[in-house]
Amino acid sequence: MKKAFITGITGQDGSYLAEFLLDKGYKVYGLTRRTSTQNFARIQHLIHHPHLTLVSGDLVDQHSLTNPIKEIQPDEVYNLAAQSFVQASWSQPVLTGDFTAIGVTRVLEAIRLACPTTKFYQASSSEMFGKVRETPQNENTPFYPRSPYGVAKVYGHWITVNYRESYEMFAVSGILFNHESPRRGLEFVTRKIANGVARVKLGKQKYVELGNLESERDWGYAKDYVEAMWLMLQQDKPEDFVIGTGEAHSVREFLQLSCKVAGIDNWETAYKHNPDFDRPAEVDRLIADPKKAREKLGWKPSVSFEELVILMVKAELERESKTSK
Ligand code: NAP
Ligand code: G4F
Repeated sequence: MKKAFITGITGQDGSYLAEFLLDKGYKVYGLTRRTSTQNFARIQHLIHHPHLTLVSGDLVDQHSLTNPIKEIQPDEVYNLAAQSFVQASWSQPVLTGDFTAIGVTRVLEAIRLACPTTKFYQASSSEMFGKVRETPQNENTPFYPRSPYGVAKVYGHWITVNYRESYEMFAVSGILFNHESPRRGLEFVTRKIANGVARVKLGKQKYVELGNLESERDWGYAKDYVEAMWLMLQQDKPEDFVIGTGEAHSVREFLQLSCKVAGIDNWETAYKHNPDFDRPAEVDRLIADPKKAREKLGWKPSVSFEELVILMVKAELERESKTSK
């Protein structure tokens, strides 16, 4: 039975990856942080799975990474844990650097010292392209990050490449473009819009407050993206891959289509601009060139932009119609 160790298992991607690997017959170990109240909502349905074990630890605590990796001797380690919200990285830049950048080195050091044959996946991000140097972006596009989060992810990317080259470790970086789902955090724009328009439709709030509607993202469905992570670790050679749909849409389009799906005739009545959600430096347009992933991994997205909006808004209408507040 193969063993996988996932940091960030309580997050959107961690929960889908755990499901995916359990279905494949893996024994899954998930790193969780100690919190005063449990935040296992996304993995609640998996908690009693006989092949899932939760391990307490933190990306800022070296021993809590090295000890379980030494004991478990995992075949694969997926480092998904991070301070992942771009906006928060301006108010907490040092914490973001510690978790999202140096945290990667801590996981790599744990592997190097305790289980060097493990295959390692690093959750890199299209935010590293930031103020883009070329369009669309591929594995060779230079980075120009635009936030402390983006800068931290560039560090995480290069330290992964460096450990691969220095120690001949099987360490890969998946440069993933935005991927969403009903399990997305409420602070991210897609879930915020889907949830907001559902609440407007149900008369629970008047409008959704948003920042910049003009920025464009290459949005895909999170379930598709965790398969790409796994595929990268099944290759003979460790290589980095860009994962995205190859299509960009604006926040405005996401909002307009969400309103249509929710049955709101005039989208402008359901929205208000709030400058608090504008960013000090914006990433205007991201669009992936996923050719390498298609050719070498045989990976392609299964859910279109329209299907993603429909599934997210329907999930929120259902969720919100169950409560009165
Ligand atoms: P997410 O929902 O925000 O989940 C982040 C996870 O990291 C949570 O489980 C969180 O635990 C954990 N975590 C945060 N700080 C930690 C620490 N100090 N020690 C241990 N665990 C910690 O993020 P996601 O959307 O699933 O994304 C997964 C990864 O992919 C992240 O690294 C993100 O930066 C990257 N990424 C995401 C996207 C995307 O579009 N979703 C695109 C590219 C890259 P708690 O539950 O305890 O907070
Ligand atoms: O949904 P967002 O917060 O995602 P962002 O900044 O693109 O980052 C996400 O994707 C990255 C991959 O490229 C990941 F690495 C990262 O961890 C995260 O998952 O914002 C998307 C866009 C931005 O241009 C933002 O300015 O939406 C715009 N936006 C407009 N109004 C808003 C809002 N974003 C948020 N979160 N909230 C708003 O009210």
